[in-house]
Amino acid sequence: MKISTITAHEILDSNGKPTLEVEVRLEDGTRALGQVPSGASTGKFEAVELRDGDQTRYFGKGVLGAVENVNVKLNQLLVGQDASDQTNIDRLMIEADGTDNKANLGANAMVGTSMAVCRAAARSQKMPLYRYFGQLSGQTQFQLPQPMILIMEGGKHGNWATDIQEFMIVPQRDKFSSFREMLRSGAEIFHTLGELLAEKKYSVGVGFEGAYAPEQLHSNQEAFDLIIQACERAGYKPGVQITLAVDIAASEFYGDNNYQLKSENNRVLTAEEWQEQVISWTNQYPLTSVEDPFNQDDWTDWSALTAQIGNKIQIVGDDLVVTNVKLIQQAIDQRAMNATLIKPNQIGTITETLAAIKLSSEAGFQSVVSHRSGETNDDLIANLVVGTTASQSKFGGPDRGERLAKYNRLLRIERELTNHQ
Ligand code: 2PG
Ligand code: MG
Repeated sequence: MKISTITAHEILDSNGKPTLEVEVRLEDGTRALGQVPSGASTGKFEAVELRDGDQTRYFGKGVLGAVENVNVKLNQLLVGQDASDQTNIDRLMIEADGTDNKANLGANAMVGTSMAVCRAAARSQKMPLYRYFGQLSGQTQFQLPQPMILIMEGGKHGNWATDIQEFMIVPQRDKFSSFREMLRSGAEIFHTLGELLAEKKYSVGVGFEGAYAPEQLHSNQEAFDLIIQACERAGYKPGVQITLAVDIAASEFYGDNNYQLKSENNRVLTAEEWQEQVISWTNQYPLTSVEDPFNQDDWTDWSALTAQIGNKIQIVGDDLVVTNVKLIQQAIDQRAMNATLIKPNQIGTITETLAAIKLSSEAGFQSVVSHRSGETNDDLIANLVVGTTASQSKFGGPDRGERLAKYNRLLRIERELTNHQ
């Protein structure tokens, strides 16, 4: 079905910052939206998010330029094109942009358009979006993801309550009968952790991604200990039903060749000492997944860690590879990780996102589909994880609406699949 118009508007994301909402209309009257997320702890090589820089509006963070690019350039480029040919739509945008990092049209303008086209095509074919992703990626089997559920946060997302940016619990698939039950364990452990924090008179406010970020914590270690306690008190066995995952987001506290732990009185560790620290956490706690353990430029450290513990633990590349097939290929060649974090807005189109998942799969890497710290209620990524070979999700804590939009979509998909498959 042909595209008749593409329009965009400036809306706000979950952090109250401007972002784009793109609307695509097709000739059969179908309308669909794509709302663009935005990261705070962004990787150096992510595709460029176009911001106006006009200090009189939103402290320079407006996106009217990107909106204009959609309304004029992308509209002209894509009107009359077949919305169901996602590869062609994305290729046309990539060619029109003409840069390696989408700095010209803006990755935010492009990904919003790519998302809206994709959703419109699915809707026009009366197909649920996850099934449409299955069609685009040659998948006919649909599986709910193993969720990494955020329960504590620090770093840039949580006022540096801890240096580790995200502490997540991972319900083990073989110990739960359904996704719904896995999600229940996450919500129960989250609320039990809240109770524990309140008892200690720690704050129970949440960070950007809907999890606790108590500034009273004394160390990263204390966060691990409280989480283990919360699992047990909620009636789950850590290491059996529940394992732990972290996103260290190490580039955010790396400087002068050192890792500087702000939440531990600025304790400074060399790369070797930091590696020992990470390994000792993996021995001390039932940690099964570690994302961004090192600075994004220190490939040899990544390879060394993967060689050392990659056979028993998932090492996830986010800032290291930014959903970019060239960097994922480099990580495959250098054995620098064994799992890929997938964020459509890091690369800028749906086609390239699917290519990143495909390449990871072919290399035997797991893919973890991820939200951004700045989100909207758009639930496209919930459909993406079900419709592709990606098997894990990272959608935040069970507390803020923009995170629940994704979890609740997964619950609906699960109901649909159990009734019809
Ligand atoms: C990350 C993401 C999502 P941000 O580092 O994995 O949690 O954070 O969107 O701020 O880059
Ligand atoms: Mg990350």
